[in-house]
Amino acid sequence: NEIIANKRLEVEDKKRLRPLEDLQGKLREARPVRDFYHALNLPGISLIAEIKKKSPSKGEFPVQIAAAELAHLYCQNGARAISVLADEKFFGGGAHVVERVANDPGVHLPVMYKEFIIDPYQIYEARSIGADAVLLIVRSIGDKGTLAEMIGTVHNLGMQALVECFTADDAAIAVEAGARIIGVNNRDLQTFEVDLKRSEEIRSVIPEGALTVSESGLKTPADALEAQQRGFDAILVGEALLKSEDLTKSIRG
Ligand code: IGP
Repeated sequence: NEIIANKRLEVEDKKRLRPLEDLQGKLREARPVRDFYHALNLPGISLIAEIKKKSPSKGEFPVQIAAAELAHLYCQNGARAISVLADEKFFGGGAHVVERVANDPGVHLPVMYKEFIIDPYQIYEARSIGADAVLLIVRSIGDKGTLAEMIGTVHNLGMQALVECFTADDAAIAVEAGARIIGVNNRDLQTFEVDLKRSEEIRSVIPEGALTVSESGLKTPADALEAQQRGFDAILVGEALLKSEDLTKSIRG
């Protein structure tokens, strides 16, 4: 798929500019890890609020303020973690955006580096810039062994992985590969169609003990409540927040 092919080229470029050893040397200076798992494991359903400028399915979002300011609003209004798109080409983010949010003195929540991760280099980059968690998409990584290695790398760095699934088979692979936090993406990345029932089907095959996140297409408090009733520990929401009137109002003052 196009995004993954593009990502491989991007990572090769990054490695050339800054070898893995350089990144690893910087790990000691990174700010201490915040507990993303704990943030999702609190009573009630946890909101992971997302920062992105645009998306392939929705185009540009109306909220065009600095990422750190948006993060402050999320912090002040009850989010329990923040997801920041590291992908530039399709989502208008970047590693520098993740870094700014993760190290902002007004942001106290755990920060997830949201990227199409296909190489351990990206995991080291995430920690070296201060991220507390990363997204790992089962479909993008491919096989169980590689996924297990990637999850191991994330945990060894003290971070957590949100392991994203589209089907019950993906969820089984995630569990066997050692995932502690499993996300169900309600949006089919090929057709962009959202089906909240997908969450329900897949949720039922995830064993107790893993935390679960319902991702994409959640629009209203009723959707959040429904996710909670289905047994999800957290929801990942971008678009509905980025388009909300409250947010637009509070930004305009
Ligand atoms: C957020 P939404 O519909 O609330 O903006 O969705 C998040 O789930 C979505 O951005 C997402 C995503 C992804 C984006 C989930 N998994 C993988 C890119 C890659």
